[in-house]
Amino acid sequence: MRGLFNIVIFLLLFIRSVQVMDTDLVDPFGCNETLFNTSACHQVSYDYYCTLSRSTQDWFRELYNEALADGPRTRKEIRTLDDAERQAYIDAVVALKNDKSVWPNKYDAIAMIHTNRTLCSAHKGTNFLGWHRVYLLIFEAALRQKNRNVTLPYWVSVIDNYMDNHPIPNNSVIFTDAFLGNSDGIVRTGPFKHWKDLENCTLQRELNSNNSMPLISPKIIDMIQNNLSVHHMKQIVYDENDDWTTLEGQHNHAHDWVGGMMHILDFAPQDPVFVLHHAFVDYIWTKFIRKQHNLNVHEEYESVGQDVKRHYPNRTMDCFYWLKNVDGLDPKLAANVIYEDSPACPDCGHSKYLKCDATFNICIPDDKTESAVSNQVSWSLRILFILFRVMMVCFELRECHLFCGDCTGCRDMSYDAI
Ligand SMILES: [Cu+2]
Repeated sequence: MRGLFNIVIFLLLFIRSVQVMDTDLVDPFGCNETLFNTSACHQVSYDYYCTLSRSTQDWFRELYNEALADGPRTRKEIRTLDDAERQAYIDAVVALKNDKSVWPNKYDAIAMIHTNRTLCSAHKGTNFLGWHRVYLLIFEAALRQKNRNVTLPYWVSVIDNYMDNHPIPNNSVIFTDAFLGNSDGIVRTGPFKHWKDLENCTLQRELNSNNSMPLISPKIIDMIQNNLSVHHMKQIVYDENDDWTTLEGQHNHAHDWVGGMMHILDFAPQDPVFVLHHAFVDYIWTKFIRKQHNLNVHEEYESVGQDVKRHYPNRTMDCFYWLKNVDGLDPKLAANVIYEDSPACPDCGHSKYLKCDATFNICIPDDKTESAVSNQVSWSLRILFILFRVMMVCFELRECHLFCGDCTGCRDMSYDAI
């Protein structure tokens, strides 16, 4: 039986070494991106800004006009799409990356909107929601040029809070090959593997690397959607004293939780999870607007922000030269976008990746180790943890000699020591 114990230790060490290699964040292909430091926002010009050429901005305008002229389309939680719908969406995203008819390619051209000084006016203030709504409309219109049946899904990251995070942290099915690929280091599996940006930076994630990042809070999202005293946009976009309670502050958590490129403003749209995350932010805002209507609250654009001049209603939206910040509130932007409600019990959107927890009446994502998605390392670890559990029971039964030959020192052996 000592042999069995040795085999377990060997397997554990082997898997641990594989994990260490896999989570290495060093980009073997090199990465020379220069990043804009948003703390310098107050030092740079307040003039209209966009890194992209006028012809690319004109293309954005065409996409925007197409989005507004487009018919009703339904955005659904990504785990409720059936396999064919999800694959069609993924294929359309990949097609944008491969389409070089716009420099450097259609995906990156749109991602590059969210870089440099544009970041100053798109965040930390009133313009945050409207500017990102325009971004999503443009992205979705480009997708629908690839496939008319595709709409932008959203990712309800709130429910990932309830996932069982053991034995491997963060087993969200979102980060499997069937969805967005792996979450630990360089993205080397799934449909976006080894994606690179213009500067040769490879797509990277570091999901909840130190296990301390909070994900979007269900409580705060519930407050934004349902608390009747929270009914002005300025209450949910920016609060220099308490960013925790704002939608923008909460949205930052999901960026940090995914980590890697999502964690850095200039890089974030390089990860396809960016648009899924922002579609969820837009979904929450849509719910908030519905609450305002029910309360007969007429929203006036009121500038708040860290760098408030950039959030003035009549300032031109960076990269969207045909729009003013105030236009982000125009109901016509959302007129034909229908959000299917986020998955709820008992059927959880009929998703095979979600299950209803009857005790809390909430849909919980399947741990990917329990889903049909193949993941050899996860399966190996499951088997090892089952072995550990058997060992634990045996120790408790004082049967440790089964594993270590004799009982000397068995009592002192803890999982930490192993
Ligand atoms: Cu942003």
